[in-house]
Amino acid sequence: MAFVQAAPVLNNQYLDDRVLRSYVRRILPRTMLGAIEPGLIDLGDYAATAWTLARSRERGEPRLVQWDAWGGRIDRIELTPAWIAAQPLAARHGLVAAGHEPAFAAHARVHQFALAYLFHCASEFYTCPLAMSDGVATALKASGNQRLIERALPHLLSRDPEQFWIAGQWMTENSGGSDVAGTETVAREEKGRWRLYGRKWFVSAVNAQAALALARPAGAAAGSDALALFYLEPRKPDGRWRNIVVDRLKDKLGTRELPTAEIHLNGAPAELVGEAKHGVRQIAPVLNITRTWNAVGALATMRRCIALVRDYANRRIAFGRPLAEHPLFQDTLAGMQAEFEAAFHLVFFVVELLGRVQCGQADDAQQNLLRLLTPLAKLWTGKLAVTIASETCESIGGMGYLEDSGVPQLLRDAQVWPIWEGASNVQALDFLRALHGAGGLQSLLSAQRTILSQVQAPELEPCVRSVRASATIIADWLQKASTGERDRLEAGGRELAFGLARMFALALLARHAEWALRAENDPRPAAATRRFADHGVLRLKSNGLHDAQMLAGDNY
Ligand code: MFK
Repeated sequence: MAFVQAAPVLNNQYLDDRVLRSYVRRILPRTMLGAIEPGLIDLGDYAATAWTLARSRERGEPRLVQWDAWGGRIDRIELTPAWIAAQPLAARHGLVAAGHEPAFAAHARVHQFALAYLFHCASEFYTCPLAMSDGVATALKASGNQRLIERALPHLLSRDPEQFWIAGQWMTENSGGSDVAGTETVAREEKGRWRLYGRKWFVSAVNAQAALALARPAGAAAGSDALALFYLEPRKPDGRWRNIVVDRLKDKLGTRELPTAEIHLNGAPAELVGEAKHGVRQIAPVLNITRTWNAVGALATMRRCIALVRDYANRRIAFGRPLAEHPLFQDTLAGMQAEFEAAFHLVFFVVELLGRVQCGQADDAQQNLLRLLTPLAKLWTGKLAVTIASETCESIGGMGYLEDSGVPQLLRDAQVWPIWEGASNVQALDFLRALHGAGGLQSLLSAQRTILSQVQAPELEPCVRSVRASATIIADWLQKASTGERDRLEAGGRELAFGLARMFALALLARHAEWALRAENDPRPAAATRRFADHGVLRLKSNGLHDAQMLAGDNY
């Protein structure tokens, strides 16, 4: 019998996750952990089973059926089996609700995002509409629009599958994804009700029962500040669209199970969320929540990749022993693990802050910190997930390049993380916007000092020194860049953002490592801290703008 390679296998994705389990043991009260752990184990099991099932069947994709047999326009979206299963599952586990319920107060967000992290890779990107639903619920609460709060929140935050709705976010148009100032959708007030006319170019989860859309009230000025935010329920209770046609589903590189559509609004009825202007400011809470989901999804991708590589390395024999015993392979995997572990602690720190801010338990400095760290976490983890997914394909070799191994899909799907909800440069610019609003780095550096003061283990001392040295270099660079022309600061914005994300993550990882050494007698987080510090934190450029301008315009 010829040799057949055993495929990688996943066990319960909660029970097998040292990083998540150690983190929740540190952060959550014991009684809360006892109460939520059965749900985490359940989803961990679902994630492992879904992986096995997905490999054993043809990959499904949603389908748009535009016409019925009699020539009627129906625009019916046929979903994949996993999407149909996801709806009741997401409701029952409270994947949106858990983040808003008062039972666990400021820890509610940690609970919710631990669930989302476990669910993501088994969800076929059903986490995309969950993210948007969470964002829409948050934005409606912030709007204070009581009618819409009473109308939509009981559905968006329901744990009852019969009542649960998902919501979409309709911003992007052909004229701009990052820059919404050119929005062409017009809102007209007709017989006392607003109607929207225009085309939305990227409508993910087009089957959502509710949506928030940006549109320009007829006669309003040009530019983004004149845009208004509207709430819609795109379909009637019998499923027919309310003056909307679905032109086509997008043919995407990845996230192919997620129905992302182009649509035309032909007088779709809508309701103003707030004032008939400042719509971008009103939709900003959606962006910050979905960017957090983006970072958690990117983490979930990394974790899935590493779990597959680790299992495969024990099964694959090369040169007389398992891959897992080859020093160079161990080094490769250790590098991935260290980066993931640092990213994990940054993202879940953002999640903790979100919970505190939402409960009114955060002071001004913590609110500033959340505003600063959200784009940093999104930016860094989006890019890192692609790097780790690429390394995963390579680690699994030829089979990792074959579609039916399931591994290439991880890489194609990962590529959405740096794009969805604002590309990396948009995050860097948003960070600079937030930095300006927060009056500088003070809240971040001061929080970092507090975190570092909790690290005393001698083996972590060089890592602490590395954080401190990075902080000095960044503060100097920022001071010089801020006093010069604005373009210099902007040109360095991406590396500044990466550097700050990595520096802060190193401090957080060191703090967790200190705790794990003492409370769990586990030296692995300390090893991850040292390894991550070895990878380096900063790549700031001294001649950034001048060299960039010369190289970017490199024409003969
Ligand atoms: C998962 C599967 C996905 C499937 C495929 C997807 C492919 C891609 C599909 C997409 O299209 S995803 C893209 C979604 N779009 C975005 O994420 C938008 C990206 N662009 C931005 O985020 C820009 O920064 C932004 C549109 C917000 C810029 O708008 P403006 O109007 O030029 O910015 P401006 O004037 O600086 O800000 C307006 C107000 O909003 C200001 O407040 P004030 O009016 O009080 O001064 C800002 O402070 C506020 N603001 C902006 N961003 C904020 C914010 N406030 C809080 N948090 C933020 N993040």
